[in-house]
Amino acid sequence: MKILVLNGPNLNLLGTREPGIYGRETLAQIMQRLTEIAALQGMTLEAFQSNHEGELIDRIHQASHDNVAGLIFNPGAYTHTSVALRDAIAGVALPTVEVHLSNIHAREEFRQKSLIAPVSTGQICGFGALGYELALTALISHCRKEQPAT
Ligand code: CA2
Repeated sequence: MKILVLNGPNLNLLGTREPGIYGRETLAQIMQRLTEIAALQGMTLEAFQSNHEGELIDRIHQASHDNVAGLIFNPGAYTHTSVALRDAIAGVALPTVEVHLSNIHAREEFRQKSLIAPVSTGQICGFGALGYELALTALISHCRKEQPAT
């Protein structure tokens, strides 16, 4: 089974600034560890980061033709603004776990609303980089339950 991890705008800056909110690890380090954990579970993991809404939408569409079992998605600031990303997630109907490093519900009011949450399987936020690992565990469990018995 293949899992796609999508990261949105500015997450390429992880580990360079704002360590108090977003931690000290780079995105590459987090994705490397996640790839290793996925491999131990017999899963293939692909990671894609973009600062461009349209590129994220294209990657979501592509996932539905690529035999991807599910998505882990940190849409960054697009979480709070992007009807287009919400429509893309709803359109492909793949199990999706929304992840945020910070607890968006405890931050500024404009971050407390997620347009992605209603079309996601679930949301994990506030646990820093560990959130991606929690999301992976949750998504694998969800996908295995969904697979028809052979
Ligand atoms: O908590 C999260 O994961 C967020 O998705 C991160 C976004 C923010 O807009 C969301 O409200 C919550 C911001 C990512 C920016 O990451 C940076 C990392 C280092 C330095 C500057 C920005």
